[in-house]
Amino acid sequence: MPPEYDWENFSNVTVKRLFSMITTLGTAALEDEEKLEQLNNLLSEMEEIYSTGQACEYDDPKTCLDLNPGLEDCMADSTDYNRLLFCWEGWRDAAGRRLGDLYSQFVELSNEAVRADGWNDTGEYWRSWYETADLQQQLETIYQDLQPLYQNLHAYVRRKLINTYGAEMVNAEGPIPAHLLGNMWAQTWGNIYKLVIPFPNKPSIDVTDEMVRQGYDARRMFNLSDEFFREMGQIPMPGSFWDRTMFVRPDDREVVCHASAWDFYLDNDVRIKMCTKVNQEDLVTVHHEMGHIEYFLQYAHQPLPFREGANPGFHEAVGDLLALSVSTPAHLNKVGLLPELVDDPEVDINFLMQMALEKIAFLPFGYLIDQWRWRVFDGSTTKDKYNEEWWKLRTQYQGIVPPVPRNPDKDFDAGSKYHVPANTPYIRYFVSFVIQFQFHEAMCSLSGYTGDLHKCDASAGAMKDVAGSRLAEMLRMGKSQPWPEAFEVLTGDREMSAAAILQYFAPLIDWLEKQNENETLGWNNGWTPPYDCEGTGGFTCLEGSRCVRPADKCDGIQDCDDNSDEDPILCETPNGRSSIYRAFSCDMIYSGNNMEAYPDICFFFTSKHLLTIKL
Ligand code: KAW
Ligand code: ZN
Repeated sequence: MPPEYDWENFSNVTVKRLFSMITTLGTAALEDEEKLEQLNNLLSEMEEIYSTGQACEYDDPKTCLDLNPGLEDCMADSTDYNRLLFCWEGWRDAAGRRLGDLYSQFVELSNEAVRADGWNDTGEYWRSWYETADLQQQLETIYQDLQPLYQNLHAYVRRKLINTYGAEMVNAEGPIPAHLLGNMWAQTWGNIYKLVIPFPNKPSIDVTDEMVRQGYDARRMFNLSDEFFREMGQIPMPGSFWDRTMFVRPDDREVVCHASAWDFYLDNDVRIKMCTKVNQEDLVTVHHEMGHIEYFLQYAHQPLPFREGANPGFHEAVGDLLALSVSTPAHLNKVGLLPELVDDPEVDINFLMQMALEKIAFLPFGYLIDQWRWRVFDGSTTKDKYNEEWWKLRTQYQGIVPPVPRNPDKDFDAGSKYHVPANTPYIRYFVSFVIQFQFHEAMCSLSGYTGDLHKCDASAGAMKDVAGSRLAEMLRMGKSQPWPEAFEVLTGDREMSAAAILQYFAPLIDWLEKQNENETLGWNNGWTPPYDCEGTGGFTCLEGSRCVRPADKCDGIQDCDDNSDEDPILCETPNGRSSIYRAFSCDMIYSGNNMEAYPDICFFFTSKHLLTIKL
């Protein structure tokens, strides 16, 4: 069909961009309807598996933990090495393992779809949203600029973890076992603040206890955030937002607990879905999600294709930007969450450490997820190498190591991170964590603030209105112009740079370098932590050979040379060997209906067999 509009030759750049955007279909370009349906089914199946996965206790298979809150709380709060390992491995057995086959099918179909639209592969299509020819080089430069700071943080935290878990479990020159950093994916480390606090005798700047003491609930956290957006001259959340938002995990149905913000593109209908917990981490997440909503509201007057972030990193940065002001001790004190405010360089270091555990620890993680995915999409990482490549990147960038050996045929650890099965690009968060500091620096100086960047609360500046209106001006542009134009409106600059984040952390960088005088920065890639086979749910084959992990038992795949891991007797009548139960935990049931009909029987499908088990 001949195009009705010769838009490629239009002279008005904005209208030309508009047409170019309308004509890009993404995965909807898949012409074969059956395949498009298959693609969509794969996506919903993956999301379903992720959001219903549970890890069940070895010795009590009917007691199972959801990711949120059960397993996430376990990772955040426990300091028992083996308990942490149970939660870490259990989630990967429950979610990742069941996703590998689906994911590789998805990759094929997704690539086929975007090829119909003229892209070489899905990664190239995703990167095109940035309209930046040398995006990958720019990001690599920024990553390199930040790596020394990360290495210093890593070495300092590693030393503290040796104090907690011992030099046998944490090697002074090795990568850190991945389950000891307070988070299921070791992506942010704020939850181990108590283990690494630089000056334990100085006042705490963690406000979780104070929030609980004051009886905070989810709505109050959202209200606090809304008030801050108003204070900065932004658009308040509309009434319907308060009626239609899901603030906490409902107990009458299964929901996807990973936080998200929704624009229904109609009558100001905007909502958040979040299983909010009362703690400091979620207070920041509330601001993060509200930042998405604020952007929706600001660009609502734009034509539909422009109702998006200037680039995806902008969308992720808005709420975090405001949270940078909110998180300062001065502001927390102002809103009554921090009783005492002292001006003391040691308290400053405590504060900067807490921020670094959230913002600096995240950088290599934010960078590597799509390094992995881009290579999967462009075919350089094939299915049989999914997990090996994943751990190469995890060790190379983050300096972490799996606490138990991975099984390359079965484990799919990338799938245990929400954005992989949910097919949400991730490099946006790396971009966001960099540019939010550039935005913060700009807002602070526009507001009239002149002190140290990390102490700036933009809402306290005499000219906060100027800062607020400049922010709104940038947000109102949406995606109507290439992102450097929007970037320039707020910052006066047109490029991403690590300079602002380095400036923010400057005092901590000096301090860390002194602490690390006797440490070896970096990690040698060969070291792996020891583990107690039986004590961590594993078992040895009858022939007495190596340790096999609990999920390998009775899964229909031979892991022992003598096949004792699949011995029909051991498999069909669990006889008190607790490790058997894991593979048969009821979350593996193929059909929920069957489960209701036979409450004490689990069905378990493998690629080869249908197994049934009486509990
Ligand atoms: C993070 C970000 C800010 C502060 C602390 C943080 N810790 C970790 C992160 C990165 C990342 C993560 O948890 O791994 N954060 C999120 O995933 C927050 C959720 C989201 O707001 O980014 C959400 C993800 C999502 C995308 C698509 C479907 C479902 C969930 N994104 C959005 O809701 C969204 C809405 C509009 C435009 C763009 C994104
Ligand atoms: Zn987000």
